[in-house]
Amino acid sequence: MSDCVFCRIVKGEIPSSKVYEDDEVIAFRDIHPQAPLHVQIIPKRHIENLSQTQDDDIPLLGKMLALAPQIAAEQGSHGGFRTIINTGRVGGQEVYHLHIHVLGGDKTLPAML
Ligand code: DGP
Repeated sequence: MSDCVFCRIVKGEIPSSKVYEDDEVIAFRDIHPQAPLHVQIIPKRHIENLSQTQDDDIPLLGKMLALAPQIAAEQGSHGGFRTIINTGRVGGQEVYHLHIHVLGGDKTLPAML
């Protein structure tokens, strides 16, 4: 998807502050952080949102979720973190490329984004 902002981040066309990368997934700092730690975990392949995933995507989804505690710990977020997946208009999704928000830090976290 050439007009997808997260696909453009994957391709390196838009700069990002990456905290993790492998062959299927990248994670980078949110441009408008809502907490001291605010990272997006995304698949490199364009998937619109959680409603568009297939059974074949289950291992990828598992990997993305399992990365959340790893990244939170690596980025120094102790005592817990919050994961948020906004899906569709009613879910408040703004960027239509599947992403897991990981929010952490010592401040009180926002209830939703
Ligand atoms: P959502 O509302 O769940 O679709 O959240 C989209 C998030 O993506 C929002 O927190 C801001 C972030 N974001 C949007 N554009 C960019 C960008 O160009 N770079 C980075 N790092 N984050 C972005």
